[in-house]
Amino acid sequence: MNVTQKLISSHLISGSMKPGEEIAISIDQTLTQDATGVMTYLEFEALGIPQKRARLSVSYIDHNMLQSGPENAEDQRFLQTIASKYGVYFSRPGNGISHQVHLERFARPGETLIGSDSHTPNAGAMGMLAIGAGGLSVAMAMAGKPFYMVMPHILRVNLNGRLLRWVTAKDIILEVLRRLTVWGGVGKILEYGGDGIKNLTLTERATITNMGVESGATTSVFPSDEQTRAFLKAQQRGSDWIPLEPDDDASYDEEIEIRLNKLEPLIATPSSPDNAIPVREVAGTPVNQVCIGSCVNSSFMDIMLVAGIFKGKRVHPDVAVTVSPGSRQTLLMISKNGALSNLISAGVRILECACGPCIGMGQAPPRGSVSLRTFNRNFPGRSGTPDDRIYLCSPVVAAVSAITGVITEPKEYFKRFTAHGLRSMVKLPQKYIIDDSMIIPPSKEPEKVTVERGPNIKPIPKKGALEESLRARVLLKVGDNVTTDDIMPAGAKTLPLRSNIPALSEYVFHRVDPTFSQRSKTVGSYVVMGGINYGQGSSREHAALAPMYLGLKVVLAKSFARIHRDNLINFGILPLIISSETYDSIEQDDELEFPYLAKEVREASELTFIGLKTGKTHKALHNLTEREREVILSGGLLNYLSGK
Ligand code: MIC
Ligand code: SF4
Repeated sequence: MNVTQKLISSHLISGSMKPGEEIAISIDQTLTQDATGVMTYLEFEALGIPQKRARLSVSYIDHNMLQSGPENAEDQRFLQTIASKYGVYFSRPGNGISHQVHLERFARPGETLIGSDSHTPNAGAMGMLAIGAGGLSVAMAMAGKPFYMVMPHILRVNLNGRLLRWVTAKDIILEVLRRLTVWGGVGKILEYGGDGIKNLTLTERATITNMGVESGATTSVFPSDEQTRAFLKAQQRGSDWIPLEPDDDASYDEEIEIRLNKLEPLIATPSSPDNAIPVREVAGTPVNQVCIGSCVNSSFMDIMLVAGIFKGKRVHPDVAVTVSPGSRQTLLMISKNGALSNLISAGVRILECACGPCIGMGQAPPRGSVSLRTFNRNFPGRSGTPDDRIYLCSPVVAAVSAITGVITEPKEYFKRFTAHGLRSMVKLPQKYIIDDSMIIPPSKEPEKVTVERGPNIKPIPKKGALEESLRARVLLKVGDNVTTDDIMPAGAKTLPLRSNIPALSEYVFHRVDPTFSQRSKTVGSYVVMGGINYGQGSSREHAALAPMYLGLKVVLAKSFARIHRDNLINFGILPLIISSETYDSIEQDDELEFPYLAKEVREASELTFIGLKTGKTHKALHNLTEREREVILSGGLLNYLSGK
């Protein structure tokens, strides 16, 4: 078996490991973050279970860190008290980004993890099966229920050879994305191997598994080996280590190879993470802003690399530079070893250990300017600036460009200035500073804990059972690769409303069509039509819940992103697959009729609907498993469970 098969088979509850078949796996660990967490814990509460049943559950605060009104602080109080009551560890604001802290303190080889954040596969670096999911799926896993998924294809990515000095793990994942595109990983798990992996440290591997999400992959996984052991030992968790390698005769559904010594620094141009090209092709472009951090590139190694490059230098006067360390552990380490003072002396703005600019919580760049970021997503408008021009690159490219003021190829830079050995410039510690005082264990007397709920927390809206027949308007027709940032924008204005769906729903599709929410109120039931990879990006179930609250019944698309499709089903919205011809023949504002909606979901795999303007009959596929059909017919997972 390969590593993925070993992880799945040791957790398999039902189904068989044949690609395309639905399987259920048991879950050892769960994580949530605050922007998806409030809904997740409300959903968990609705399941009526006295304590969490997963082996370990952790609630992080890292997204919603700006308090421009009382909402965020009140939501955080809710999250802290409900964690204490139900047996969940609580990582306080300031302790760091969920994925980075989880890797440092909790991830364990051989285990499974479900997180209510799409970048949960960050922990795949640890030799664990770590999957992002909607909050309701995470609530179920906390309750000890299995996680359902279609058995993915396993794509082995062979990394052979050694990286050149100025090339980093970020360039490896940008190369993977260049080849796979933002939908080439859908239905797949990327398993890394080859002789090049032994030289990649654990956090470099996490950069790769983290951003593998951008290919649409279910997750990515590395074996657990000496690098894993060394990291765990330095985190004083040596006893959590187990070896986990593929068998010699392991087979894979597909294989690709990347020759590491042939790689050069890459950069993803606006506005998609798969737009990766060599840095040299855009070298010389003036830069206004450089943001270093986010869960993909904020480890101790990343920040030390950057601090080394800034040592004795100044940021360019035309560039605003921010650094957000991924965890308090990293911040403590760099404050003790002096690296922090290199950054401060260079003129870098130090932000707190949180998602920050990555989710539009501050640092929206000026219109028409170029912002260079070490992040994983540059979806249009995500930074908070309309028509933004965000480029994604490695911390090395970001740091040298911050100094020169233009996009800079590191090879050229290091020729002109110093000739540091880059990766070898960073000495990884034998022992990280361990201080878990910002991780609060759950109460030993849960019955005495009162959950504190602010007035911003509104009940979760519910849908009725699936209609026998439906008449609905195509309220919006969009193209390929529509993201959940398009459907339900995040950022400083909307994140405080994540626990208040009626208020949040005012912003559905706001960047695509500011009249959307208003128009939805005039039609009752509506349909949205999309192209390929509809709903790529985040795990936010709000991108299903809020449109559902406004009357969304069906999404017609050429294909769906995995997590968003699951979220639609969890909230009773029917995801239907249409052909390109059908897509082309239906326009926005057309009225559609589904005469046998529930009957066809119950009994068939094809659905019939009629375009009332043309009188034409169309067909769509639903691809629902037996369990998913039941959920849709009940009007969503919560209804389905309460009816059982
Ligand atoms: C993101 O990177 O898009 C987020 C914000 O972390 C989301 C979660 C959310 O919307 O709260 C994700 O990746 O799932
Ligand atoms: Fe936070 Fe950005 Fe990572 Fe999402 S991608 S978890 S917003 S740092």
